[in-house]
Amino acid sequence: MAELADLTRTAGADVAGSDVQRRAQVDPAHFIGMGKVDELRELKMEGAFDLVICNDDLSPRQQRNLELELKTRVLDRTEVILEIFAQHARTHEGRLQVEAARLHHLLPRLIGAYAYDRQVGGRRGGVGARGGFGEQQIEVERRRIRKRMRDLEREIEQVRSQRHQQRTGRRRAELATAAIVGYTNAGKSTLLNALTGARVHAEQRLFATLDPTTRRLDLPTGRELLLTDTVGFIQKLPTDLVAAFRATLEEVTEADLIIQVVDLSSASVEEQAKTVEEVLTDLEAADKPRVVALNKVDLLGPAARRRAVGALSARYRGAVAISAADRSGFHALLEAIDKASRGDVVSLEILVPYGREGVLAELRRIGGVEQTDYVEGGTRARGWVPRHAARRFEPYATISGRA
Ligand SMILES: Nc1nc2c(ncn2[C@@H]2O[C@H](COP(=O)(O)OP(=O)(O)OP(=O)(O)O)[C@@H](O)[C@H]2O)c(=O)[nH]1
Ligand SMILES: [Mg+2]
Repeated sequence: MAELADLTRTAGADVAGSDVQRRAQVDPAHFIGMGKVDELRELKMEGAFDLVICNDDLSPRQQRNLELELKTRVLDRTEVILEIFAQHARTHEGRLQVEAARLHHLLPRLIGAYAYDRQVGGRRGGVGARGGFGEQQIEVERRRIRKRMRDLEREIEQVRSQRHQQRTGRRRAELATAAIVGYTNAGKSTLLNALTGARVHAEQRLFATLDPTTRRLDLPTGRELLLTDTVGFIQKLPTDLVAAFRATLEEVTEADLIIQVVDLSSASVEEQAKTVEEVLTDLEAADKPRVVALNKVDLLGPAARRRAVGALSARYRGAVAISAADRSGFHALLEAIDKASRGDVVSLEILVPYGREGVLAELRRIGGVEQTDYVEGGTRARGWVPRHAARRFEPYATISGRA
């Protein structure tokens, strides 16, 4: 409920009050029990609120019935998240994805008392004359929405293939890629900024970032890596949104390495870790090499810090405690990223003639150089490269290198 209050404020509404009802089963017609509905109706008549938000998803029928009973708009959690996404989408790609998700959610709800308002809400400021639309008009509206959804689908498909081409381009550059993932507000963008000098907007708000940003990360060894920051995860992430954001989330699916940022200062750190695990599993990215960064340690006193780090280290072996804000723990973090992002590598020994130092620089950039000797005829170097890039060093390979 605290998170729902955060979401509500982020979406631009004030929280007038909150209430929880425990029931063995949800009421199929109203979601909450009739007694609770009566209570709310009275509060509504006293002018205590003009919007109801439910923390669980409502069926179109429950939503409509509640709106009719309470004579006010009723939103569910998914709709609040959709609203935030709509407000925060900046790029063309982001806007397309959000619109697709919204329409997908709206279509079955077009029968709802306030559904028509919802659809034209943007144009009329959200509160308009209610109801009064005949079946025929609704059918016209439905057809219009379906057509728009098909157009969006096509455009999103284009975005996807563009992203795919970009990724292929990056792969040609032979650089390994890492995706920064984590619960919303964990500090992902702050970490990307601190590691790469990027300037992604970071804020004490949920879903500050919707659009992925990729920057080059220079590891201390001289190796380069591509780092992508992307949309945060949340409990009960609406499936409409996950589907619509497929183009964006493929950055995670296709990364070589996952860097998971955990907000150690959050009261619900365990739940958040569990959610992230579920989403990664959905994206088929749970088994990828992973580095876990326990972030915001600067906010904890020594004892709380030890306790929190201890508890999470049990779940995530090798997790690194950091602060993206004051850059503590970065040395260990970069080392862990370096190790975990190597992937399938082969070691090699090459002899690079003097004057061709570019070859060594290349080896350092995409792999690693462990030892160099200056011998007659050039520089002899021992090191490693990703298996798929080994061929380009073959012309310099020395036979004696394998021993
Ligand atoms: N004290 C402290 N605050 C941090 C740290 N890292 C991030 N923050 C703050 O946490 C808030 C959220 O940070 P973001 O980087 O926007 O988080 P995010 O994970 O990108 O969030 P979304 O994009 O909204 O999902 C901001 O106010 C940051 O300044 C940290 O190590 N210590
Ligand atoms: Mg962010």
